[in-house]
Amino acid sequence: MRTRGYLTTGALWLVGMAVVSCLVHAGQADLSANRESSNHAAKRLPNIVVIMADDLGYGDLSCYGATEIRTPQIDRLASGGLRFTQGYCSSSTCTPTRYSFLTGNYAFRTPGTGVAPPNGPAIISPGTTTLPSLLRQAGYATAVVGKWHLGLGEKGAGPDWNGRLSPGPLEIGFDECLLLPTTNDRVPQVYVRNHVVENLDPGDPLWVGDRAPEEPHATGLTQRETLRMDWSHGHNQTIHNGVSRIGFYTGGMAARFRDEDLADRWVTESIRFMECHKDRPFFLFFSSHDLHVPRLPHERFVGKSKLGYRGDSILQLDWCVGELTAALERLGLAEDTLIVFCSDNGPVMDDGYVDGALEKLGAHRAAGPLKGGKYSVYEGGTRTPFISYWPGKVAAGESDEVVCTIDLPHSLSSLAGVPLPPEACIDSWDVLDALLGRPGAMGRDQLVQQNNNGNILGLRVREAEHDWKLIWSRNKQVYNQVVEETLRSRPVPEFQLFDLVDDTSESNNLADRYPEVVQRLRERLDEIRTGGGSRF
Ligand code: NG6
Ligand code: CA
Repeated sequence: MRTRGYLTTGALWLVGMAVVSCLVHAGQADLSANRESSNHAAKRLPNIVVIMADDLGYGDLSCYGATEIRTPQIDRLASGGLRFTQGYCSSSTCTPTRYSFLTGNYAFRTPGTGVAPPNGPAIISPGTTTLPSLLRQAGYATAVVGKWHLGLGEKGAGPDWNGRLSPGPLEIGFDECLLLPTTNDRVPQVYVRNHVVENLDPGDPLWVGDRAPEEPHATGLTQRETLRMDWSHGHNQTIHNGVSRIGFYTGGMAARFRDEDLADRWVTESIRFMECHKDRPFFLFFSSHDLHVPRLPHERFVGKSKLGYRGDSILQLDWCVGELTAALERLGLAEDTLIVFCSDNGPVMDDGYVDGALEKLGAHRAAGPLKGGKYSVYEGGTRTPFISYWPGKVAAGESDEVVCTIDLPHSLSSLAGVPLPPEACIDSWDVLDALLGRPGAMGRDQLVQQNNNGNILGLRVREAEHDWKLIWSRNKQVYNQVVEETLRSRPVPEFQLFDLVDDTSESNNLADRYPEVVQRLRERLDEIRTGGGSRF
């Protein structure tokens, strides 16, 4: 898939860009230098790169059993690192997973952590202890590049698109950022660099709202015949780049990007950041958007998979991973860098656009053998590809220990030697030994999984003979029982119990057979929900 010619010229250009951009961002570099000079020991700490895929399912990669698509770059991480068979994100949608990944707290504890709207304010308050704030204490340079979707601006106000976008990532521990503010099916299609919209012309202000503006305004409803990718549900408001979105916006024309260029831009920016900080430890959160709708990969990937735009987007994600790892190798940093590859929720086929994902699926099973997908608390919603890779430090192999993205604040701060304040990251476990594949290392023996707003919870509990999973659906509904079908909600009993030891696909509800186990797990779940934290 990767063309070497492109890489060679691309790489040279990227090096040039890196030098220029380090100067451009000298302000940040100065700040970082202060911390660096006061913390020489930090130089021996490894770099950390977390690559979080968007909507990538357990079965979407060839290293996780996919036969209809090849993902050689991610496979290389899996074969040279540790491939987890029970690696999780904490929620089956993006915002709550990302909230938990950064704060180490279960999202269901905090109302307002569901999928964030275009004008949503910052969900994580300034001053909160987060993964990047902990790593900063150890002297790390920290950056997030890619999808944010955790809100920007003050509570009650939201983002000031034409002014200073604060609070945001820089107020919770990141030194720098280049962001897609929410998701690309939500307006606006602009980059946020640090505190401002990049390339915004003050003479053409950006307006974002949830109601159509007064003046005539083309939408996916009024101009449906002009769209180059039709919508199937929602997504019929402002049109940009021939695709209608969620929400309305006007202006900011010079700042708008093309969907097809996101991945390239983020790879370029990430390599610049790594190049600038190659002499000190850095933490990069590479937050991909590739598989999320609208699926519009760069033209060079279109038609390259058998699976339509969704498959082509997987190839683009694989390319991104290859570029980041190649850059680390070129900089001589491969052996000084821990890479964690994960996803923010399970897979979905039709997520609001007519892009052929379902029709072109063939034999591909995006959630592998698991039931459900995005929006679901069945395993397919939160169990995803999860790989740790650190040449010479993480022994190559496979692990069936349970680890979760919510554990990264505790585990990675443990790697960096920074103790957690007692009130911080209250659900984040230190599973560093499991992540590094140390002999005898244990992952979690319990984990809570949640849907978007936390009104459906799953509790996984590993015991000697059993691998219990209790699902509590307060509204007696679940989403997307079979990910290959069109998304819908189905009735279920309030409590379901499965034993994943011999029922990975959660097909045999044992709640009636083991009422005492249901009772015991309900009590455990209540304790976790109402207690002050669940970390070890
Ligand atoms: C839903 C959107 C879906 C996607 C999701 C968030 C509709 C009908 N559906 O509300 O397309 O944007 O939110 O996805 O609007 S996530 O991966 O960021 O959580
Ligand atoms: Ca997602």
